[in-house]
Amino acid sequence: MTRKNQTLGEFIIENQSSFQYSSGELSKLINAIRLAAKVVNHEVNKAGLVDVIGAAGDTNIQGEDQQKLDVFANEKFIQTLTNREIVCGIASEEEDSFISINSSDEKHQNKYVVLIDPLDGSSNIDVNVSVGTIFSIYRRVTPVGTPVQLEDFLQPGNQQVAAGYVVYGTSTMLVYTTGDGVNGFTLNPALGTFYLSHPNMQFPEDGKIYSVNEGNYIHFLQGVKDYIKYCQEEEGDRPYTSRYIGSLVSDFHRNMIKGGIYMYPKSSVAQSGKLRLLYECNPIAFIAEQANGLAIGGKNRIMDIMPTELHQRVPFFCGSRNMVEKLQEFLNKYH
Ligand code: P6P
Repeated sequence: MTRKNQTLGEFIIENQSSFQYSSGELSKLINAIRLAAKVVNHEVNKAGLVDVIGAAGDTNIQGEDQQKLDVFANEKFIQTLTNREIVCGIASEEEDSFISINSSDEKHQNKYVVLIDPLDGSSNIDVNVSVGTIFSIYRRVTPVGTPVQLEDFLQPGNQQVAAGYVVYGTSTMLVYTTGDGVNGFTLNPALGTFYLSHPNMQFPEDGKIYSVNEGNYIHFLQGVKDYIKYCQEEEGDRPYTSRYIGSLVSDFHRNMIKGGIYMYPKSSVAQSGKLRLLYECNPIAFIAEQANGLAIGGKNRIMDIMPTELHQRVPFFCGSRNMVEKLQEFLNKYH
């Protein structure tokens, strides 16, 4: 149920009963993410002013230079979720392994695990381009009250109970789904309150924007190359427009509003693609499908992939239904 100028807090409470596991825990979990997002937003917005930009001097499991804001965002989300004892486990792009959180209340054991990319697109921080946080929430599969196991995190995306992202752009938005549509909330920085600004977000069936790093073109599979050429041909509603920010959350968010397709294919230089299945592709795919879009890894639906590793990468194609289906026609020609 949505109404004009509803705050995120009001929305969570008023829609809690529609959530099949309405124990209130998920509401507290979304509220914790809301709080952490506001803290991270404050730091992101002043990145140019104080010493939080630039490399932190470490590298993460991906071998990527950790930006200070990466480290800050990772610490804030983990700290907020841990202190409020809402989840029993957390996995993060910035952490080699998952974190087990034991409840201090014997009588109340938590049942949700969160997987998070605390600051995606962080290489854009120093050049003042928007970045984002992506999160994915599951119910644990091992017995409640025991320490979480890796299998609690290696669940297919079709088991997610909630997923969302925060985009720190010209305005800061939190967009999420619990399986009952997608809603976007914009932060009023003066009040520190998120307001419902984009109720029931839906991908346009068709679109005219394609987002891919064309610098990798020569390394792509033939089907992807042919689709990109199709986008560029002078025919019908084409050529399409190429828009690529290099920040998944920003490219996805724009395409969901305007209509478009985002592609990060595998290639001869990225044999499995670049994006991580568990805390980038699955949450974005959940939102895409809830918004009448599609998300595939090639032949297969992203959310049907059975994960084997916490940080595994997959090829990723996601966006307006008609555009993804047209891409599939080209992929099926060859593979
Ligand atoms: P490339 C950011 O590092 C990221 O994970 C996504 O946010 C983004 O879409 C992609 O990688 C950009 O990768 O190789 O095109 O720079």
